[in-house]
Amino acid sequence: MAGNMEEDTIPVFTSLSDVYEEGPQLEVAKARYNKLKHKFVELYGQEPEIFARAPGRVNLIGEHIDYEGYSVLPMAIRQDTVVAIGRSNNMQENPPMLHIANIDSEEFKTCSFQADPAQEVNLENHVWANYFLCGYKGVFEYLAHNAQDIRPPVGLNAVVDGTVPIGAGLSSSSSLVCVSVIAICGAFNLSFLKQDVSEFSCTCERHIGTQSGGMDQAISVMAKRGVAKLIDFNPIQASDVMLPKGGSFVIANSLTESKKAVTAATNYNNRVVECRLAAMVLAAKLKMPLQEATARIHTLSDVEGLCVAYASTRGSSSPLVAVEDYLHDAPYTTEEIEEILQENLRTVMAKSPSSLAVLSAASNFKLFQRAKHVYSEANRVHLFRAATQSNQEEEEVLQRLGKLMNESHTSCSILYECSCPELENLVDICRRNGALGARLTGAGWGGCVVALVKENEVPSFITALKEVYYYPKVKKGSIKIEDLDLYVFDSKPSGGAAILRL
Ligand code: NG1
Ligand code: MG
Repeated sequence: MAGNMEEDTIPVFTSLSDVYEEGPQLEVAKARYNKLKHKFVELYGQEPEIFARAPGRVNLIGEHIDYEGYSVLPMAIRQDTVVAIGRSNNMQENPPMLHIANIDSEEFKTCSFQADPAQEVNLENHVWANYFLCGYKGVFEYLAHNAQDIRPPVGLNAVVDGTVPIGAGLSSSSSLVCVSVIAICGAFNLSFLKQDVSEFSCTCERHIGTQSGGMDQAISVMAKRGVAKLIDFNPIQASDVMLPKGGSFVIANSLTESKKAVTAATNYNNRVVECRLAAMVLAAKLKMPLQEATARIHTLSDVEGLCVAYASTRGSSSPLVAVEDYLHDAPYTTEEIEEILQENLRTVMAKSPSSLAVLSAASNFKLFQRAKHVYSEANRVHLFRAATQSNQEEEEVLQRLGKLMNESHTSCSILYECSCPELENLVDICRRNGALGARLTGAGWGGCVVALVKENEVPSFITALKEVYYYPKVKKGSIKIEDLDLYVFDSKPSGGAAILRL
């Protein structure tokens, strides 16, 4: 990694033009930040000390593998979450409080919490500002980990404005967690490395109850304008990926919201647990002592070493071979897995309440399918990266990328079962209207698709999508025609999170 400290810490800018492109985008940003400032003064009777912003992202390939330890390939989008923040000068307020307001105060009511990082996030009553609280806890957990603290507790006032579509697989949640972390750091004059912020923003978002992987926080913090990023984990690292100029990524919202925080036990966390079960069963089959398998194997990437050893008998070190050899197609029951591992699953997962919730909600587990998805998707990420680096004709590279995206979607849909009818329909429409490839992006079960389209065909492609997918909904009255550009748009890689002292 480049060891340039300046580049490695969260940047502090003094002008909006350092972040937003000159032209209409910059004008919109000026109006937006002004509005935030006015709202802040109106609510709190003081001016914000600083602003912070963190972008959403679109994942180009590598779905549901970050939490298994495998590299992913996202890019940041221009839509972001902005926070105006200041330490409270209201000395009367006792105990000190965190007040979190939103520009859209109808949809997102102001929330107040005590300025106490030890408080639990109340999962029973899920409020939007819980993501801010996650960030707040994260900063203090990181400080405590480094034997620092901020005493006495200080109240904070904040106003939030987000343009990342909610529940759309574009990571509105992580952009809110990351921007909260960075705003709080800015308000307390703390300067942290991007890598550390990526790491602890991921850990602290887990207070929401999802066992999230780290891709979203890493790209939001480490993104660079003009390039996508290959993100590696353990430790988190991001390297530039130059995309072919002749292609563009179009994002289209299926308009079904994926409520990940609410459906975790049957969707997202369920898959995390299924992967862990698959990894432990594979480890057992590959002759790892059972106690070691249940204690030490957490992800499918933990099993790779064993697969390499197995290669001597099988001629291939690909974990996909081990999956084919050792896991069966039919879903596993709890009893069968316990029989293989010689251990009660609730004991194995005893330390993780969200995993226990999964065990209570499910009675069988598709280990073969989930493992096959993860290992094959991890390969596709590397093939995608390699294609962007090859010296083939651009046309061929684009075809190759599109094909890999299509394969990724099929795997998500059939093996990982994280699609839904609306996403299937939209992917199909994209392909029929000239996309080189199209796939669901983000966690799935709703949200957006991303399509690779030839640059010069983008306008006609977007027009076609509007006609086929969106106008019928306008006619039915379920969406408004003036909102269509929020639902379908093309996207260039944007820059990462920053503090703004304006
Ligand atoms: P979404 O639901 O799109 O924000 C989630 C996870 C990622 C990753 C993807 C699937 C969080 C914060 N993000 O993204 O880490 O696992 O799903 O690839 O949980
Ligand atoms: Mg999210």
